[in-house]
Amino acid sequence: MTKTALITGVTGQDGAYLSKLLLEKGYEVYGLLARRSTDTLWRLRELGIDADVRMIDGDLTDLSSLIRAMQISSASEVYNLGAQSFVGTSWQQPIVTAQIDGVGALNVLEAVRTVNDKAHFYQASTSEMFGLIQAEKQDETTPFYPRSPYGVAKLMAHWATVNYRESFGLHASSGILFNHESPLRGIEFVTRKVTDAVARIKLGKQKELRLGNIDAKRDWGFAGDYVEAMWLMTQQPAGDDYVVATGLTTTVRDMCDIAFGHVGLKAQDHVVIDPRFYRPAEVDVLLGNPAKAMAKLGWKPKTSLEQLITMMVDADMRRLG
Ligand code: GDR
Repeated sequence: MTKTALITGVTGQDGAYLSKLLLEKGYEVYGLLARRSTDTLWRLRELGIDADVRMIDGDLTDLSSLIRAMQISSASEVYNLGAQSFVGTSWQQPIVTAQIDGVGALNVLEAVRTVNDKAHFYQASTSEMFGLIQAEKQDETTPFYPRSPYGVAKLMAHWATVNYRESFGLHASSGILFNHESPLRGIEFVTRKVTDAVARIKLGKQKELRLGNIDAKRDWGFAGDYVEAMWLMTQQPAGDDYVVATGLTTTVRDMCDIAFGHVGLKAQDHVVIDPRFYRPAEVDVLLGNPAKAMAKLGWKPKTSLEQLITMMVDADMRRLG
């Protein structure tokens, strides 16, 4: 029998890669589509799957639309990837962020529980939940201390997932994913902001790149690798929580050096520090320990930061060139 999945956030970076993976595995893929006036389907188009994902109009803040989406799709797997996912914006729009990222996840859990409590549920949790907590490497036992309205909202969604597993026996998993990037990353996130600027500077369309805190350290992986971990979680006998990371951390500064170096430029000749891009509270270091995901899911990251960043620069050179 064909398996059926429902993905919220289907037009985002992870939604696009996960759709492709599931389509390749023979799934029928439904996506929850919040109608916007701007073009949101470009990622699915770039992967050549925009005609293959069946869209259902709906919104994470509207429980009735989620119940309808569960009924229309008859989904046996539900991936909640929809979010206001830019940490920086969450200080300007804390309430909307809480409604979409926190209450929105609870709405999806309620829709699953109401329509089909046998469906397997995946929640897109995040290393931003660790925030201020420094550990040698952050894992599933590390305490949480979020540093942004985004992190606070995501923590609610994470605990709601754990709670629905324990209260109602739902097959619910929380993937605590560290930063994951790709050529399909939105331009507001730092890796893509850098690779897009590197391509523009190389092509003579731009002179400088303005950044905030370049001493921040992140554990960056490839989104294409990380969606495999999501799928593996929903295939297990029971739901659980897993850290998904590379186990390596790099400063924004060193990531810039890789990007500029790839086209024969020097980052220090073009990067300008602009306090406008500093955040009211920063997460200084993220470094994850994916040992549990490796042991239990048989997952491992396949793409190095160098491969990832050069892939992104090459894609932006092609787009602009
Ligand atoms: P992050 O990603 O907040 O870690 O969350 P982002 O790429 O936005 O920032 C990473 C680090 O770079 C520093 N930085 C800048 N960031 C941006 N966006 N723009 C700048 O100009 C800039 N200069 C320095 C930031 O301060 C930060 O320290 C991402 C999102 O995808 C979340 O949704 C997800 O949950 C986490 O990753 C895991």
